[in-house]
Amino acid sequence: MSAPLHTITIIGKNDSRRVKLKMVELWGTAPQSKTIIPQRFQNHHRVCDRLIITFTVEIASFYDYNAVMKFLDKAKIHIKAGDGGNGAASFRREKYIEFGGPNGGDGGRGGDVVFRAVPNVNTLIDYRYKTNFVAQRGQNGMGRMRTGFSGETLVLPVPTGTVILSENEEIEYADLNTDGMEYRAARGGNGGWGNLHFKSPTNRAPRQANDGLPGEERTVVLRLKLIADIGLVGFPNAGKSTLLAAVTSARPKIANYPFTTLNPQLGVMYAHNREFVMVDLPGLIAGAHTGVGLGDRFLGHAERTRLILHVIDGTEPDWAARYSAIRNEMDSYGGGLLGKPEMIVINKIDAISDDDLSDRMAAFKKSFGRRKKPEIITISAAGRIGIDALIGAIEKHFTQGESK
Ligand SMILES: Nc1nc2c(ncn2[C@@H]2O[C@H](COP(=O)(O)OP(=O)(O)OP(=O)(O)O)[C@@H](O)[C@H]2O)c(=O)[nH]1
Ligand SMILES: [Mg+2]
Repeated sequence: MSAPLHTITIIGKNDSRRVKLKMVELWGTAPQSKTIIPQRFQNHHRVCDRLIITFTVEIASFYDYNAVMKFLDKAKIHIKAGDGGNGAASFRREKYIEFGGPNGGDGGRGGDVVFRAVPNVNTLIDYRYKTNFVAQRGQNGMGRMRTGFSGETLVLPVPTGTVILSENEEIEYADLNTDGMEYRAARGGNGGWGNLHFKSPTNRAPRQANDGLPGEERTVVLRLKLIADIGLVGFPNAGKSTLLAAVTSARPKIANYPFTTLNPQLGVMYAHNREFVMVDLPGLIAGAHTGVGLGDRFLGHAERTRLILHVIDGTEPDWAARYSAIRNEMDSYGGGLLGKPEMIVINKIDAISDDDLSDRMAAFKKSFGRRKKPEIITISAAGRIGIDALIGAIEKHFTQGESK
């Protein structure tokens, strides 16, 4: 695949920093500067005294960066709760009433910022373009003892499964893993006291009133970890998407080249009235944890699964090497992935001879030595061989696990 070209229009000076900023605006992030090659500055013209420059930017990699970014599973945003309204300093003024006394009301509380988990959304795309959120300010207090209105709570919807982290991603504030769950991420400031509050026997006409307190402010990172029961991992082209299509009604893109799947794909598998959500993850290759291929950024979506299906292309001669290469990547990623229950699925058995199958299987089993072997199931996802047995084994795995 040749590197995709993107045309970017910027207004103003011609320099690569601007190209980068524009990319951040368009895609939420910019690839490393090496990969941006502002090709010759194509044309420019003036509109209302502004110089409009069009660049063609080559994203020097083999996948379509834009397509990858359409599914957004991480966003950094800045939130600010509303400030409290100021207290009022005012005095009762009426005909025939002298020295009416203080009557300034308190300011209203500022609005909070709350994240709420909502179903039926599986990307954080809404937070790509808008990254700054401010809740309403409390109203100022008023004369005649009127308190200001409180600011409205700002509710930010996020997909169920979103984790809210500190800016450096080291502290986990909340894990919104069930529909409707909420997390109050910033509290509105209290309203200031009006001068009515400061009345005392020694000071019967206070002119003092407090300002409202500022609302809390912070930068948070939102990270989506899809919630699925079963995760499909393996090399590109192993047939993960074909398997997803064989056992669920999902229709992922299937093709005979690596990195066909650019984003996690979800499907629902039925087994005797039970439902299992399955997630097909983009393929991994050796070195994925260093960013090779699509990298391991999607492995986070396997963290919450309860069973990993490790799909191996049976037409490859050395299954053990393939298996351990992927296991190494899972190990480097961490997140408890290696400790998860797992099943090995040898795919494409329609394309190998029986002799090869048994030889390779024997060698593969031997490679485990004395270590406990996970269950190994042979299938042909495209030829629909062994699919029922696989579904049966998955169901058994879950029912056994639950009855223990
Ligand atoms: N012969 C045979 N070919 C298969 C089988 N399953 C998948 N394929 C072929 O293998 C190729 C890759 O299949 P995909 O399902 O796209 O593979 P994938 O693991 O999702 O690959 P990535 O999305 O790139 O990670 C396609 O050409 C499929 O038709 C099978 O059981 N037998
Ligand atoms: Mg795929």
